[in-house]
Amino acid sequence: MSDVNTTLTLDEVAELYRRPLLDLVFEAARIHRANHDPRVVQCSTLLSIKTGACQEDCSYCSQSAHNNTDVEREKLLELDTVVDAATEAKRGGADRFCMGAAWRQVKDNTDFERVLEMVRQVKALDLETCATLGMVTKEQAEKLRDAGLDYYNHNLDTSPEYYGEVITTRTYEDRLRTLAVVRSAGMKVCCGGILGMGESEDDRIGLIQQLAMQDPYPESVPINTLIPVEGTPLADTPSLPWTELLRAVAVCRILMPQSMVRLSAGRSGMSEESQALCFLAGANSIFLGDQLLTAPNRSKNSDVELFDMLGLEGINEVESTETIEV
Ligand code: SAM
Ligand code: DTB
Ligand code: SF4
Repeated sequence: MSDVNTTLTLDEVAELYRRPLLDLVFEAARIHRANHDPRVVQCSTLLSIKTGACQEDCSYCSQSAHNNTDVEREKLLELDTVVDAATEAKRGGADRFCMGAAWRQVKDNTDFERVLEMVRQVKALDLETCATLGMVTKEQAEKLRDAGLDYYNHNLDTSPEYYGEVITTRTYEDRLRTLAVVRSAGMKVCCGGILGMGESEDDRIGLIQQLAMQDPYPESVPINTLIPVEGTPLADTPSLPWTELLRAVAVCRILMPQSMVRLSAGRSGMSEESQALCFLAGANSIFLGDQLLTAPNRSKNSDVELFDMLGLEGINEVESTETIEV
């Protein structure tokens, strides 16, 4: 039976979100430990397979053609480049490889055929596969599934009320439609948002309500903190207090007990102490590797040290003498 509360109200989410912080963290940690091994953190590595010149006007994004940033545009990468990067990601300790394209939507052309082949070959490396390519049709989602795509990432980004302040070229309903298409094709859903875009606490609560009311709720929930990018409208947004991220992680864990809650973009700007509290409160996934899509990530080496310090597992580096079966 589904454990989704499809009548979850904003007041119910707000009641959790506004609890005394340590009571909230304690409850989230209890639920986390009842549903997951608290020492294991799943690691995904990202690669931007097509960069920049995106038609959408997402005001946080370095890759939007509407923003004037330093990001170098790059056409769809060659197959071998992607397979090499995935091989390297596996050696580096990731178990999932996520390919991101700065597309508004997938088009049925030779580029899409190449992406399907990327999925097949990355899957053959015995990695979990994830892609984020913008909006997809039912037929495209089915082709991705048949190629071996395990997860499709498509974020709601923020609350329905704040969404129009951030993006105007695509609606919340467009996003929900793509999520429904991905789900009905039988792929797992990776769906989350960004905090720290100048939204209110009510907007953060509204985003979590939207995520938790999906039936079934997403298997992966990436919680990004805005990486302010020069040349985007959000470049000067004041940074988010660490307690807000911690509250959001804890409430996601309580309302989506089985999901992997990913501490996603923005970890480089976080202290190790607040990351540790997020892991305690139920975050159990990260992006591993020195690079996100266009922005730098926390370095791989510092994450290895952090995991050692906290007694966490999940960075499964392949010894250089071992070969990866293809
Ligand atoms: N174009 C596709 C799309 O938007 O669905 C896929 C790539 S897009 C870069 C993937 C996600 O990265 C966005 O939905 C957003 O949540 C996150 N993201 C992009 N730029 C970010 C930034 N500067 N800070 C934090 N998260 C960001
Ligand atoms: C997600 O929620 N975060 C990732 C992934 N899904 C594709 C992307 C983060 C992007 C951070 C900014 C950049 O590297 O350009
Ligand atoms: Fe394009 Fe995705 Fe960036 Fe929006 S977030 S501008 S859709 S690449």
